[in-house]
Amino acid sequence: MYRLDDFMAEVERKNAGEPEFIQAVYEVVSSVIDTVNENPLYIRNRILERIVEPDRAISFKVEWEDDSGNIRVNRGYRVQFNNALGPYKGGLRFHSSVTAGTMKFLAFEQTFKNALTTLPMGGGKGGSDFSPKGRSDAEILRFCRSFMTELYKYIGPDTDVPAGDIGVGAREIGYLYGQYKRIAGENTGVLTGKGLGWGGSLVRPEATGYGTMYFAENMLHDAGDDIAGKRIAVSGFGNVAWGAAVKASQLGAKVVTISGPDGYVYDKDGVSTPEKWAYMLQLRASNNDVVKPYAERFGAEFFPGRKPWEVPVDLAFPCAIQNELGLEDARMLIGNGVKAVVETSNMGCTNEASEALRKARIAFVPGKAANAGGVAVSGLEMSQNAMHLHWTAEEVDSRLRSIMKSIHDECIRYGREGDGYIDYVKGANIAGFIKVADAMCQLGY
Ligand code: 2IT
Repeated sequence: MYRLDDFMAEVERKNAGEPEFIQAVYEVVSSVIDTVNENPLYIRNRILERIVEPDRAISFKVEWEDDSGNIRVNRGYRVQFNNALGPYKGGLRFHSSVTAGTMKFLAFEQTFKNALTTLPMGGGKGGSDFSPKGRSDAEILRFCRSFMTELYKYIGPDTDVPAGDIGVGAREIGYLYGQYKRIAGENTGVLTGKGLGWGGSLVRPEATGYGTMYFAENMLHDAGDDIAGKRIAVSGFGNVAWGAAVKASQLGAKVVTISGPDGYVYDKDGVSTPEKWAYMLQLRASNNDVVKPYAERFGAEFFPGRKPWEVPVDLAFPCAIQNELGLEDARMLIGNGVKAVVETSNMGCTNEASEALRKARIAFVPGKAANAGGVAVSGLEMSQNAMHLHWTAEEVDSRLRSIMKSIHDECIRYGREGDGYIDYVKGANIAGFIKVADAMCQLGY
């Protein structure tokens, strides 16, 4: 019999100085501990101890030259967490906040997320504390080349398939893939999120944002409601926020906020025209990491240094970074009558925020369920690469839609409570955990 406190004490001891990893483990283990205690096979196979230990965590030196001729050093990482279900799969994050613990928590989360997609992918994550902010294109190219010169040793189309994340978009994937091909001399599509002309998949750039809206659509239908007509707060302004704004509009809802490190924009008319969407992409590509110019350009309001969670909305979608929505924010949203919080960034809410929302019986969807559309379409990109063909946008989009529906179904299966409330955290964690745990039992140790 496992006791949550005892188990967590050991996890804390072993992973001292990695609070995000401990937070992520706590969330999963508190959801699945009863399931484990009821299953002698899981106990005998020591699944709980084994599932919180990464297969390996690699770190390496990345040396590059800036435009002024200074040599710079960053640290690169790849955490290969669990490959019970398939090749390690997960993004690369280039952001100043990246540490070994960040990488480990993201790779851990990715393992269960990837299990939920129904596609054969294990969990991994990588990146660097390199910040693209203010960097020229040439500097980014030199950094990516140096980063891949080390990373290529550890990846491969059937072993570990990285993709983008914060700070890594189509441009960076291009530079990284270019260097991989130069070294390895092959075209097997070892990265996903590639350009359309060289092995990429239609709908991959949109997939995370579209997927989270499809998930919300399923959730609202289950509650006898509809996404059409809803007012939505989104944080962030990158690729994920962009896809979310586009799909929300297509489904008849209105995104009224986006945000950056400088504050948030309130656009009462909605981020709902092709011109505004194109401008978001332009803002992101500028590497300045600010959203104020959007407000100036479109005559929207800008609130410096504030978070968008103070705006009264029906639905909130954190789309920026971990722990961006805390207890006070959750209380504000609850007070303003929010119907659901759909975590679209990885672990975007603190455990205190998520617990407060669930206690208030407000639907709270964890990132590993809501944002799985991104990695799901990466999985579809792998399939297309393996078959040496391209699917149409309709084909990819319809698969994405059905994957998001199946994730929602799984959340209901394991998360529906006696009073009808769906605990999406519990549902997603149990569903993902069982898939990985069963495979680990069957594969031996
Ligand atoms: O967090 C994520 O799921 C991603 N950054 C996407 C990973 C992927 O392999 O497409």
